[in-house]
Amino acid sequence: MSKLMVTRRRFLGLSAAGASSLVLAGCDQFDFLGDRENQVRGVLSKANDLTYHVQRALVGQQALAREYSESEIRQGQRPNGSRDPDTAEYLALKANDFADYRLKITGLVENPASYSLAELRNMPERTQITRHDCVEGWSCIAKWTGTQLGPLLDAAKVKANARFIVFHCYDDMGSLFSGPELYYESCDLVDGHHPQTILAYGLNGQTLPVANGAPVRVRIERALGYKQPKYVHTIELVDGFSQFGKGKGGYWEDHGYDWYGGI
Ligand SMILES: Nc1nc2c(c(=O)[nH]1)N[C@H]1C(S)=C(S)[C@@H](COP(=O)(O)O)O[C@H]1N2
Ligand SMILES: [Mo]
Repeated sequence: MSKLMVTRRRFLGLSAAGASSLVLAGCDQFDFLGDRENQVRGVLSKANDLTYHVQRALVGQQALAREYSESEIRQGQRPNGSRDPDTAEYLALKANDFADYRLKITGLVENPASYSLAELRNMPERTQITRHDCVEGWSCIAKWTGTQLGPLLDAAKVKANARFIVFHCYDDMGSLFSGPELYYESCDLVDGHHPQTILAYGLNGQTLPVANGAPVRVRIERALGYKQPKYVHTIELVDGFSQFGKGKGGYWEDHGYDWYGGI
C-alpha cells in the first residue's frame, strides 16, 4: 500500500513538472496536442486530471494567481482566436455599441437572471494585473477590470445538483466543412467562486475591445488562455457537458485540449 502511494506520488510530481515545462517551453512542443492520434496526448490528459486533483487538494481551493504591477505590462493584450465575430446576433449588438447586450445566468439555478452592461458596470469592481498564457507559446501581462462571478452565482442560488459552469459565446469557430461550432468553455464551482474569476469589461484601463472579447469576457486566472472565454452571453449551471458540442466541456477540449487547463 505505502509502496503504491510513493510510486503514485512520484508520478504526480513528474507529471506536474512535465506539464508546466511544456507550457514554458513554448509553441512547438504544444502543436501536437491538436493531433487526435498522437499517443502523447492521452498521457498528458491523464497527467492533467491528476494535476487537477492535486492542485485542489494541496494548493488550496482559493489560492490566488500571481498579480503583477503596472510597470510589468509591456504591451497590449495580443488578440488571439476570434477577433471580430461575424454572427448576425453579435453584429447587431456591436452596431448599437452593445446597448442591448444582456448577460444571462441560466440552468440549475433557483433565480435565473439577466444583466445589462450598465448593471454589470455598476456592481462592485475588481481590477487585477495577471499573466495570460496561451498554449501556442506566448504570454501577456494585462490589467483586467470587471465584476466577480461568485456574488452573481450566489444571487442566482445555484442548485445542489449543479457541478459545472458553462460559458456560451457569440463567435462561431466552425467552417463550411464542419458546420457551426459556437465557442464555449466551462469551469467547476470552485473556479466560479474564486475571487479572481471576473466578468471583465475593461482591459488596460479602457473599455474591453472587440478583439479581446467585448462586451464581456471571463477571466479564470489559474487557467490557460483557451479557458478565458470572450464574447460571453450566457452562463449556464449544469451537472455535465454531454449536451454541448462534442461533450468535452469546451470548444478546444472538443478538439483535444485538456479540460482543466490549469497553470
Ligand atoms: N469566444 C472565444 N473565446 C476565446 C477564444 C476564441 O477564439 N473565442 N480564444 C481563446 C484563446 S486560445 C486565447 S489564447 C484567448 C485570447 O484572448 P485575447 O484575444 O484577449 O488575447 O482567448 C480564448 N477565448
Ligand atoms: Mo490560446
